[in-house]
Amino acid sequence: MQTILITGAAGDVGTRLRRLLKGVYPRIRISDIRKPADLRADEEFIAADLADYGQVEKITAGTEGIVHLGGYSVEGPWDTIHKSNIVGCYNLFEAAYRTGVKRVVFASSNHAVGFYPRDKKIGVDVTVRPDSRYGVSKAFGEAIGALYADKHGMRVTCIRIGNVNDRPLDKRRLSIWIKPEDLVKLVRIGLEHPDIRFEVFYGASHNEAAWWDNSNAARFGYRPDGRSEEFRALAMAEQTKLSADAIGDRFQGGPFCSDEYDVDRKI
Ligand code: 15L
Repeated sequence: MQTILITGAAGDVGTRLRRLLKGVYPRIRISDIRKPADLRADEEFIAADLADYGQVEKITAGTEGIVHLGGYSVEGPWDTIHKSNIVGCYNLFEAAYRTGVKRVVFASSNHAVGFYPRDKKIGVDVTVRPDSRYGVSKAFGEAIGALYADKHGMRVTCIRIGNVNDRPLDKRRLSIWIKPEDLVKLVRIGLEHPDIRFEVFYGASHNEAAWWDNSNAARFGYRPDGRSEEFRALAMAEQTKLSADAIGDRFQGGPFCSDEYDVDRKI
């Protein structure tokens, strides 16, 4: 990999990855709809709106691998999710294909499977159970990634990211936390491992309270070193500041599940 593109480079995860990938690949092009506040002189930045196909081709052209973080990263109105994450994700894969990009690492999310209960351990082969329009858009991204892999031979890795942070923020995050350096390991497997065709990994560190079987990532050599248990006391102290959430506390997606939840409504 000589030249890679990182979309969504101005966001929190993008900012961390830019820092951690510096020097790993000879050329890193970064893109976002807005210029990152901390843009460095040695970084090649091209602004692009993912919803505009022409702009997307300009950022993918001349790159060999893409880390696609761009889009709307939480629940939002349909119009926003549709433009940023559905149209935007389609444009990204189509432009990557047309401009000859070999590999895409897609930032999927735990919210593609957020409606699995916390007492069920799931692997990467389960049916998607999105907990939000945002989660649906991530399931769409995984599906379109599979299409470009199977039909066009693109090498695609979807990482169902839990929560990227310096430490797990609360009880739920003890199960889904990923240390930024561990995310870099998964991204590098996606960009470099010779056997990648189409793969789904969970973006999680070594978490004793995990709800996910991440043996597929282990098969590709993933060895996380983040351990959420080391932060249990802190996370549980933070948890006491949150109000109880009868629905959110039952499901893996937490508040994304209870938001707008009205299964018992009278029609
Ligand atoms: C995500 O997918 C979001 O992008 C992030 O902001 C967090 O909400 C995370 O999930 C989470 O589930 O904690």
